[in-house]
Amino acid sequence: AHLIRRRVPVGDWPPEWFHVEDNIRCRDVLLDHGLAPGQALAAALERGATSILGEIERSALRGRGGAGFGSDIKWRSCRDAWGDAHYVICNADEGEPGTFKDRVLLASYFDLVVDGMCIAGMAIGANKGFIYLRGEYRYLLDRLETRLAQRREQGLLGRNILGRGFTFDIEIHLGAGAYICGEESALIESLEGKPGKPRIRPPFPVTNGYRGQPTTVNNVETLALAALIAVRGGEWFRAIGTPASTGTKLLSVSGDVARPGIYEFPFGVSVAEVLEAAGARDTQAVTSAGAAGHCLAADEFGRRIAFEDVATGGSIMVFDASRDMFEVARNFAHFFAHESCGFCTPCRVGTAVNARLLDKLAADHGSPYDLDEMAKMHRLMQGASHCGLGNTATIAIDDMLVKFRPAFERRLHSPDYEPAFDLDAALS
Ligand code: L3W
Ligand code: SF4
Repeated sequence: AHLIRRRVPVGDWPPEWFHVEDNIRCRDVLLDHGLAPGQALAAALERGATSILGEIERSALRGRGGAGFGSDIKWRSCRDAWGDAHYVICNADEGEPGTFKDRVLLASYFDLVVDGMCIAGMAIGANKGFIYLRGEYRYLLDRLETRLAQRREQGLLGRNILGRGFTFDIEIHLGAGAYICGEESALIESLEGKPGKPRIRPPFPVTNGYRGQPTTVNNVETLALAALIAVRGGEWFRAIGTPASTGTKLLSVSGDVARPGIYEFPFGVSVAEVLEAAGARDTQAVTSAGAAGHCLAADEFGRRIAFEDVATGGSIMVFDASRDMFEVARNFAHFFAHESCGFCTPCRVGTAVNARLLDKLAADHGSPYDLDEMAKMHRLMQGASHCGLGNTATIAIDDMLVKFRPAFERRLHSPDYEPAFDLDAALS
């Protein structure tokens, strides 16, 4: 009942750039913030670095990329780490299938994101920031560069910002279309001019990031929210959402809904409320974090979007009863087989095996053994993969195998198959 459904002004950006603007729905927290460019930065400079870190801590802001790590811990660890220079990286490599909220923030709310980067720089003691922009968002590059240049002229970026003696500048680095470069350590490798292969963590970027120096990597939305917190304070933010997941979350809602688009909800909203707002009908499944998170069946739609329940980076894909969940799983498996960086064997081989098993089932050559193999592969990859891609690549597929079993069993060639051993007993 508390949802406000209305359009958000798109500013002076050419409307032909956007496919979703007409469908933006929101509450008036982030998407309707009403701040002038630089206003949040000015408020932060007024407060000072220590006070800003205090407000971020009070807000209990958690990272919006999916993992939900505490922003105050990240910023404080980075500030306290020894280094020749500190860096801020805005992770704009928005590659999760079904995610397009950061694109809208960059296109229509760019000043808030830049303010957030400058504020992060001030808080951790950095003078340099990078925006790692998804390769597919190249069409935004000129506009973003132009805006950064304007901000330098306006005293909102570069040397002696707003005459307060603080220097911070931003460089935009364009990715080349690899999903793995959204993983922060692969992103840093790519930024350094190397192939995007994830590093071993720890050490985390807060101590050993860009060029081995202390670096904070934050999602676009996290930085925009930090800017709002600098103006309105941590208590204001903390009053929204749930105690463990404060504030609002931008959701990219796509698939079988009447009104796809970007929605801003307070954390704690139920999946059913999101579906209702987007005009979903006859929904059989929702993937909660793009291809890399859990797949919920209809009896779970009462669950809440929050780190303590359904954690999400914001990608909500909706599948109605007409969809074949076997084909959805096959599509996801091919996506991960394509995007695995190939560095470690469990993921390189596991993603390929999964895709081939599903192809085999699709070609009517499958057996129950193949379904067992996929379940086994899920457990193996979750435990043995080197980075988050391999750890999460089979979560949705495994959920579909369990929750939409008939869609897979329909494809079985040898339904009489009996497994040779009890996998659960063998693994326990
Ligand atoms: C200092 C420690 N920092 C952890 C930091 C770490 C990172 C953050 C989260 O992302 C998510 C997954 C999917 N000292 C620290 C520390 N950190 N311990 O906290 O770290 P972590 O390892 O929990 O997660 P992660 O591997 O960085 C995994 C999501 O990413 N994902 C896809 C996301 C796609 C998008 C998009 O398209 N925009 O975000 C795929 O796996 O949800 O939860 O900064 O350094 N002791
Ligand atoms: Fe590369 Fe996959 Fe291993 Fe990550 S888990 S390092 S993406 S092969």
